[in-house]
Amino acid sequence: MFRGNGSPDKRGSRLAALLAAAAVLTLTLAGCGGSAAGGSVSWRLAETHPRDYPTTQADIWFADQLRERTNGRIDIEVFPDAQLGEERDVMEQVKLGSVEMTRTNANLVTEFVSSWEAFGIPYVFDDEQHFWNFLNGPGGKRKLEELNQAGYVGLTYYDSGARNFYTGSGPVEEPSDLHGQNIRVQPGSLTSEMVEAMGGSATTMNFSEVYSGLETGVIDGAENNLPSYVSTGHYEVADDITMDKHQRVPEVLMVGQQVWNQLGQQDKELVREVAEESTEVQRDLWKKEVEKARQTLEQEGVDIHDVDTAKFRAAVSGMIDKYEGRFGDFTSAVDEARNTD
Ligand code: GTR
Repeated sequence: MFRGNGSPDKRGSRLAALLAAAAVLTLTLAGCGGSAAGGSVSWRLAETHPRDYPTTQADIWFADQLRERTNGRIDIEVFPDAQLGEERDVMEQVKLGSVEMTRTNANLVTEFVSSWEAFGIPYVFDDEQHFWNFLNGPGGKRKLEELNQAGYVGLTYYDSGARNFYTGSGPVEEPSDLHGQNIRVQPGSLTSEMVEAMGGSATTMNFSEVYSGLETGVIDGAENNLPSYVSTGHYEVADDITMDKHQRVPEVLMVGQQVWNQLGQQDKELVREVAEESTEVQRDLWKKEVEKARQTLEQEGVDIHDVDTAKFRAAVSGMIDKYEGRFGDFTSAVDEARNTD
């Protein structure tokens, strides 16, 4: 029997087998990271907070829903506890496409999209209602679109309440109490300028380093919302918190643009829709977590100082005017959101 390179028939079937193998390979590659329209998607979502924190719970809800609604075709794995890196570094990776998604705080975005500094303007939102009117309205939508300039696609916002100062060396009842205090601020934000305008000094530090910074006295205080103050255990080493509510900075769920562009149109719509639904889940969890955090702090004997915020606002009025002028479109949208119900 002839055993050379095979008969023309055999060569034909080998060619068919090779083509089939190539097709399988293409589909498999598409599954690693992005997808052709309707192909499988396997993404990682980086989250700083622990598993039981409201943002992480909402990330997980989002991922579970997508998995369920696509029979596992869209498979997003959530990595809590900054397992994929510090928030700022993750932003870099999402831009490059080496991590597909993240939930980050708007203050961390400023380094990549400078117009996002606007979210850090102190006292720019009057209260929770005003904040959500803005985020759900045209102003909030425009901010998400601005992320495209830097290689991101913004999907939705999550609540992060109001940020407040906390210290370990006596309470801050008014801005002058910040004199001589070294306060940790998030990388890249307007917060350092705010702290300095109030009379303190500011040190930029990654979130995960704050506990030891407070414990060792490298910093005297920091600032955050109540759930973060509790989940990080910072109250153990800085047990006075001042409810000055200087900023309301949203959390944002985002995808790298290169990865996003590999999704088919229907998948893009589905991912957006589920992300928007996850906001409702997160807001609900958030409200409960704020209550729970207050109770924990009261039980632990932490002093919660409900202060007159007007004094804090007055100390940064120059800064507010400067940035409201610089970000005029943002400011007009914020004003409009004040007048909608
Ligand atoms: C939290 C926010 C985190 C992180 C942190 C910080 O409120 O949810 O993503 O930005 O603040 O202060 O670094």
